[in-house]
Amino acid sequence: MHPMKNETIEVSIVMPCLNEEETLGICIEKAQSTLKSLGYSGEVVIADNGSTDSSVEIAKRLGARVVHQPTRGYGAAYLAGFAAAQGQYIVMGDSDDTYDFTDLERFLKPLQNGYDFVIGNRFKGEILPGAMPWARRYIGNPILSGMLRLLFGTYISDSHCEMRSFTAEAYKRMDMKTTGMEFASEMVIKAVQSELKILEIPITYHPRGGESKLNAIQDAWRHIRFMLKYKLSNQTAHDKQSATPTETNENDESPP
Ligand SMILES: Nc1nc2c(ncn2[C@@H]2O[C@H](COP(=O)(O)OP(=O)(O)OP(=O)(O)O)[C@@H](O)[C@H]2O)c(=O)[nH]1
Ligand SMILES: [Mg+2]
Repeated sequence: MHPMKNETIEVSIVMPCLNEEETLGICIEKAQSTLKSLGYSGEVVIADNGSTDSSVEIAKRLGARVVHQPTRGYGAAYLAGFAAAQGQYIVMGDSDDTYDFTDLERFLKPLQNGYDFVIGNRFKGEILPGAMPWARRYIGNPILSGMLRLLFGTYISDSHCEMRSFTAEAYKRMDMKTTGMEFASEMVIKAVQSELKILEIPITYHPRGGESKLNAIQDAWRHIRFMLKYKLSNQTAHDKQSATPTETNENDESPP
């Protein structure tokens, strides 16, 4: 977390951005006005991934903090944004206006009441027409979520919902590393493995403005490759641990 944590900032709203000039301003304004009306002191942090449109200009004009991340990727953008975030509570979400940044209270109150991590659930809420392509809804999402459940026992039902909130402390515990879209899976696995107190809440998912940055096949593969590699390295670490001979006491006279 930020070395100079600012005690007066309660909430950091962090959004990754790659050429989202059509919607970024709307997202920032929604977040800022909602923080204000709810009475939270907060900041909006835009993790920019080298936008070549007017995104950065829009963010600065609206008074958001802009963090530049030269390394491309959804995860890379977030790693930079979270490292700069100063709030005690962090809310994350895309800057394409698919998630509703006026819906902040339901993501923040539980954190104040003892939860460590809150994640939206679009299937138990509402997916508006045109918001999620058919193949992603009925093939991509169920397969990737099923793999997460099978390999890691994650019980989160909409594990690719990218509107989430957590405490700064919980973020540290998750020790996030990946740079691409697989960041979303890594976070779900680590939230469960770190035994965070998790809450799922139904949310509405809106159709995106601007162009999608998702490359369905390549990004799905990144999720799968990450899950398999991570499972394998966990397994190897576990096997090594159980293969380590237990220390014996030379004075132990008990029979073998
Ligand atoms: N995919 C991707 N997204 C990035 C990158 N850098 C920043 N982003 C932002 O990360 C968010 C997620 O990307 P999206 O294109 O919305 O991906 P998605 O939500 O899975 O797909 P859509 O439903 O089509 O929006 C957006 O706010 C992007 O602007 C990057 O290198 N790759
Ligand atoms: Mg999106």
